[in-house]
Amino acid sequence: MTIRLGRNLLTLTLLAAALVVPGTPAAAATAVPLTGVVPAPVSTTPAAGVTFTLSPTATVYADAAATDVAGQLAAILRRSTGYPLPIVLASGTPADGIALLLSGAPASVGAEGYQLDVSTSAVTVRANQPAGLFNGVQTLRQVLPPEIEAATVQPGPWTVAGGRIVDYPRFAYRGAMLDVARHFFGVAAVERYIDEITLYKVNRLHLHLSDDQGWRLVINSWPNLAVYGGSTEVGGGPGGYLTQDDYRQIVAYAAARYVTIVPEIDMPGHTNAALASYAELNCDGTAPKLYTGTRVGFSSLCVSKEITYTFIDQVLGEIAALTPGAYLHIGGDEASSTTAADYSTFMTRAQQIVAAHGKSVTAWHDIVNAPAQPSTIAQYWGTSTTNSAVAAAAQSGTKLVMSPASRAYLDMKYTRRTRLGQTWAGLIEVPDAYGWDPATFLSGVTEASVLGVEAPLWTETIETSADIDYMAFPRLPAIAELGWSPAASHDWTAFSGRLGAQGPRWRVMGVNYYASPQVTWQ
Ligand code: NGO
Repeated sequence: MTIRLGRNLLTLTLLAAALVVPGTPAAAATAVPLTGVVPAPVSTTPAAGVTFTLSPTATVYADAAATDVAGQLAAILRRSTGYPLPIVLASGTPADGIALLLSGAPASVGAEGYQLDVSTSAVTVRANQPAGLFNGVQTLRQVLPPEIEAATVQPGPWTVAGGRIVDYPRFAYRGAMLDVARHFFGVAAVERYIDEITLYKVNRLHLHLSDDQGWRLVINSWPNLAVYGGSTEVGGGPGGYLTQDDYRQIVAYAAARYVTIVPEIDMPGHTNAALASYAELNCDGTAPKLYTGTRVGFSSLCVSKEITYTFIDQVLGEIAALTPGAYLHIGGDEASSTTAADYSTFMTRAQQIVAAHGKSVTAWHDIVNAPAQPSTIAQYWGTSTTNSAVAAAAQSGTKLVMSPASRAYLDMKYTRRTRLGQTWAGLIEVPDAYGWDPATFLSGVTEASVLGVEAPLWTETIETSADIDYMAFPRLPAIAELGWSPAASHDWTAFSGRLGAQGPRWRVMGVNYYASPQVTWQ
């Protein structure tokens, strides 16, 4: 039995389809093999000779709890196909069209996995949770022709190769980080990045919201932080900041795509913008000037002053109230102008403050030099495969997110000739970004201690969304595959073939990627 959604929704749908402006005709779309997906699925079983073709009168069937995901899929498909693709509530397995169902998926795919079945007559995505359907939809986009991503109507045909994919993630934490402090990026740029990372099933976006060069989120109890501390950036540009409504909008946009925002306020170092905004936060009571250079390690909150803890309590309290995710990131890196004893004192209190606001702590791995609370996650950003302090912390129960700078830092140059980026952690070509295992990278650390991976993008040299794209693509999909795909599927030759097939998609979408000569691009 099927139930039509309200007449208004259907009318709107048809209207939207009628308004689509035909673009320049592209070459006829071609069938894509089911085996080309990034990140590699757990299992793919092609059905020889079976092809599904989306018809102009097709319906998108969805369980009641899946209509949001169905709406997202239909919005993408309507733009490029020009088909109305009405969304219809379905309570059973439909015989035609596309169906997103919260029943019939194997229990083994968990909360984020899915099963995709493609027959001659229907495409069916089944999952246990809407997040799994969302991930299944990302796979479906990749097995449709690249022109499906176009913003204007294309000729098709809209074919999908037959078969079955059963898929679920290796790691729970699959992250990207965007530094909006060194150069400011606003709501539109952050939402664009969320759209890009979710194509590859990334489920965490860590926002680096404060640093020496800028404070990027309004804190009502300390208003100068954003207004003054956010008024510049690296190189002396105008900077900027997110209002709390902007931040709420980003959180909601991310949540609708099953991405959790992890907000970071870096402390006690990397705090010049805060120290410049409020003289009383400085041990000597004098506010330093705003800073627009790229040195690190020179600033510190005043560990001995009680106002420091009032400050972080109020800042983290406001952010905790705005953030549904369980974790607040408190930085803790490169506190080179704080003594070791002060660092321990400060990080101990900061962790207690986060806990008092009902959240858990994430911090850069430097936090293993202070007593870490049992729930604290340490984010490894070293370049070495040995770090005895981190290994010891892991052995006593600290969980790790792996972001080794020599592999996962998207701000490192690809080659000496890369216009953007830095080199302090080395050059990172695509095989370097792909060629490691998060579970075995650090000696003395086992898979049980590793929650997953994160690809940080620091923005000292990054100023536009085109710059973000260029550094993230294709390395972000490489890190995303390390986070999602089974270790046994790890193979550079196979990966580079699948990655090369993403090129036409990025061209259609306007993603400014680095066409690495190490990859054979289609
Ligand atoms: C380091 C430093 C950041 C820089 C980044 C540049 C960490 C955790 N602290 O990573 O302040 O922006 O390198 O690559």
